[in-house]
Amino acid sequence: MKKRLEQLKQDFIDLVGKVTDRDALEALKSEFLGRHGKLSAAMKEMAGLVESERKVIGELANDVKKTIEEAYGEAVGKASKASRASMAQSEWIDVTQPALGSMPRGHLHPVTQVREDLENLFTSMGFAVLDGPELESDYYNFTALNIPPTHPARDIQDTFYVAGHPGTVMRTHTSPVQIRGMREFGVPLRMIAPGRCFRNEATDVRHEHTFHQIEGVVVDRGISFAHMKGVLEAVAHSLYGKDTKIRLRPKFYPFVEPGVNGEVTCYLCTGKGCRLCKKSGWLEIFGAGMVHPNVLKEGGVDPDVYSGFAFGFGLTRLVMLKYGIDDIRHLESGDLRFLKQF
Ligand code: FA5
Repeated sequence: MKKRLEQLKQDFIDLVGKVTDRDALEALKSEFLGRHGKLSAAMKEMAGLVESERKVIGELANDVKKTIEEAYGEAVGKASKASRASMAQSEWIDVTQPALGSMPRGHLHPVTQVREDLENLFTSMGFAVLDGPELESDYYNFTALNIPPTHPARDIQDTFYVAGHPGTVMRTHTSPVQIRGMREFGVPLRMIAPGRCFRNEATDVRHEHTFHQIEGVVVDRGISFAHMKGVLEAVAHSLYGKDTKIRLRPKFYPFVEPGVNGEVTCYLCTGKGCRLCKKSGWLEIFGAGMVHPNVLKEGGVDPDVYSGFAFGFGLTRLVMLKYGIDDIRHLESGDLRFLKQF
């Protein structure tokens, strides 16, 4: 019996050294230690032994079992390591490999391209680029901009009010960032704020419910209308060339005084009149004016000491003019046939 058990142990050790596959190892283990395995079969014969022999053989059987389990554990460890090494050989990837030629490469949206060009221009003139929330308070969007709750100017911008959140709107313009900028950074201040705006429009070729503006504000001692004109001329030249002229005509905006409607000479016909400018020779591209004293006060700035100007470009409009896009609705459509052209 003793010999038989020793032989069993030796047989397992001999066999386990030849097997490298996990499943085969598992099968070998159960052939020796399973319920109907070789060790079990040997143990059944213990019943016929006398008490003293049974004790010795029992201890030996436990020792055989332990040795087999240890040898099995070791073999499994070796097999896993080998299989990981072979996986690393056969399944490695080169993370530095460039994408395959067939992968289409995207590009920036035309609005983003023009926005980045303007950001570069303004930062070169010392402007900071600020951001503001698209979900805005009624206070920042209107009241702080000299448009109190009952003011008829609120009707000009058809507003999305947010259900269940009184006093919260989808911002109708980027002008709220004027106040946020003044409050956060104080004066002197030179900032722009590009971003999305939302209006409850009956959409058509020139009006979208979602569009982009670029706001600009300069506040310091002694800032005049002439400074404003100089900056806006620089922007017009950068957009449409050095020969472009600007024309400022009075327009009411509650947050500026005086306020102007800004036009540039049509770059297509250089002011002679064409289809693009509707024969007028001028293209309307921004609103602007001297910051109203009430707005300065809301921004925490003393209007007796400081003055400033502000402007708001319809960025989406600039993009349409630049690329000759005849329907604004293409820009937010997500239609790749359209977007791939830029
Ligand atoms: C404003 O929004 C003012 N906040 C601009 C401003 C800023 C004036 C600072 C003075 C000082 P207005 O509503 O005119 O103004 O909009 C400015 C530009 O945004 C328009 O000229 C137009 O180009 C663009 N815009 C307005 N509504 C839409 C719309 N629904 N779809 C596309 N573009 C629009």
